[in-house]
Amino acid sequence: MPSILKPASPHDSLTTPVDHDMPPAAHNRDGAPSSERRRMMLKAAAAGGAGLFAVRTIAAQAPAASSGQPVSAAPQPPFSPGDNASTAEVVVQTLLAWNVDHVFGMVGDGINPLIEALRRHRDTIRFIGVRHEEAAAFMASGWAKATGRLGVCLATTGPGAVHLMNGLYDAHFDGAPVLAITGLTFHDLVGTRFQQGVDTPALMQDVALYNTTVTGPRHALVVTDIACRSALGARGVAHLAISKDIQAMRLADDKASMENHGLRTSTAWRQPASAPADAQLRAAADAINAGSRVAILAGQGALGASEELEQIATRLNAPVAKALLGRSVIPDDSPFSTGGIGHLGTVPSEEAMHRCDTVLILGSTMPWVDSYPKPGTARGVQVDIKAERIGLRYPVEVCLVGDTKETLRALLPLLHQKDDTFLREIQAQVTQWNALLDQVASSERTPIRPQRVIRAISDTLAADAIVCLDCGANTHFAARFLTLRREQQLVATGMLATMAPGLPFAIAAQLANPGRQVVAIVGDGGLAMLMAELSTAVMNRLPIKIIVMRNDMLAEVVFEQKELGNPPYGCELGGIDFAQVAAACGAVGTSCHNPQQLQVAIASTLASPGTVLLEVHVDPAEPITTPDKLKA
Ligand SMILES: Cc1ncc(C[n+]2csc(CCOP(=O)(O)OP(=O)(O)O)c2C)c(N)n1
Ligand SMILES: [Mg+2]
Repeated sequence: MPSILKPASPHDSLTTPVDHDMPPAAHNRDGAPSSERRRMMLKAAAAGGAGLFAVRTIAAQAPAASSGQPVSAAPQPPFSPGDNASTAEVVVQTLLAWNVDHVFGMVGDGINPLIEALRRHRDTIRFIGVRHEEAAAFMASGWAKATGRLGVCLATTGPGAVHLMNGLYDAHFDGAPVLAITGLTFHDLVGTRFQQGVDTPALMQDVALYNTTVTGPRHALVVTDIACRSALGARGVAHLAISKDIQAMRLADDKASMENHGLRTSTAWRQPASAPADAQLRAAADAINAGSRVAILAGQGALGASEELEQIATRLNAPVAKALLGRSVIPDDSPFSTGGIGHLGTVPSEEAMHRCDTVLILGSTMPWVDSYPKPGTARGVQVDIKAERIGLRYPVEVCLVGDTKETLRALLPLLHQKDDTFLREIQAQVTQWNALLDQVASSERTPIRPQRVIRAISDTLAADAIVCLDCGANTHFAARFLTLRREQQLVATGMLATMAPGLPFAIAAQLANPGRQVVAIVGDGGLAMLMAELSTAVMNRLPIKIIVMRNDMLAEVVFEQKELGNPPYGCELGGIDFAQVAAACGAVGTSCHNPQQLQVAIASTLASPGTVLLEVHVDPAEPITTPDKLKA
């Protein structure tokens, strides 16, 4: 008889289901959907169509911390498994306790007990089967980026786990909270060169901030909580490896060690929301108040602090340049916005940074050092939740380690109102820059200029659209020519800059936001890598729209090779007909060659129901440029 601590109150008690087709009632927690509601939602979602809208209420009704992860203050521990509960059952019930309602993955014999536990709870947690585990990891990362909530992916022993790696690095590099669960070979055959015996814990060592091998259900009761909390709290990847026989082990068969007296952990969760000490805030305010030309660089760490950032920008009359992942922190049409920054950015952002006398860096480690002020020309103040990121790109003098929202709230009353001389100078540059963009985007050249495509998409997007990007020349054009408006959102790969995430990000973003328009803008090289996920979108009846920038080329690399003085080599694609690929996957696929027909093609793509792909034949010779080299 295992000694498990009893639950704090009877209503959150759970027993292991004996009937394999009847999932138990999930616990009800503050603001989280009840088991009944969750079940109805997922049933409706599985049916597709209007039912999908019901799922949205999960996110909408849960009181979200700035991170998006629902706050949980349930009596702890939240459930009490019976003797018959397996490790897999414990893991899935713990995921439910952490409000996880989607798991992305691929089945395999190394995770059959986990898959069976997910099947039994299919009314409250949805398993999204993918065609490649890399896509599952991108989906988990994209889920986390789009919602701030924990993304979860699952892969089998050996090759399945290996396939996850690129997506997990995307999450790791961009601070997206993701839990990866992988199968391991039989616990007593680890290290015996048994089939698929990849040492997954070692494989994950660099990418995961929490990484452990689960020894049984008793251990799972503790470490699954720790893994979820680690991913959310430290913003990164947690990994649990579980041998396939261990997944099936029952609590009654898992003898506690002599020091485990029924240890349980907690699922209580609230995003840490700290502000720096008064003296540091005062030092920051002194530096900022002494400046006459203050510029702000905002990154994804400022995404939860839009209101405070706008108040600070208003007080300081400061232009705001935005790193790619922080692009929606204030709208592109805000009077303070100078658009993107860095290689994918704008001239006014460069000007703001190079002409300011004080720079305020908020939640950003934007990598292009030449887009910061020259060291010594501007005093620097930086806000970041992670202490080790302070001073990473610019030698700031005041470090504010804390939550951006809380820090800006505390800082605002200390700041003096500045006049708008500097802002107006930069705004004049924005006007000029926008005129140049208009000229480029209005070109009626054939082949179609890629910038024209992005402009047409941007002009047609729904007011609250979510746009998902790949990596390539197409990303340069998208980053520069999209005008993101209030309520619109961008999901992209930042520090990893990997090809292929656009489609999986869109699938995850649509699952998380069933009522919103979700548009992926992808390269033909990127889509070729994971295009089978079109079938995943169709199977799950996701009305995502995919615009493929078809140039039959790995174009970005062509320009990079030429810049080195090398002739382009290895960059040609065979010329895939993506409209046919889409049709073969059950989606609608169309193509467009003619600049005059572009607007109509995009409008009808975005207005059509279901999964729709539009392949636009764009000019492979359109160069990617730094902001100063852009030509009409
Ligand atoms: C996984 C991966 N492989 C290779 C690269 C190097 N790379 C960067 S952009 C690019 C070309 C992308 O081609 P495509 O998707 O067709 O976009 P385009 O540049 O043509 O718009 C390559 C090969 C990368 N970033 N990620
Ligand atoms: Mg291409």
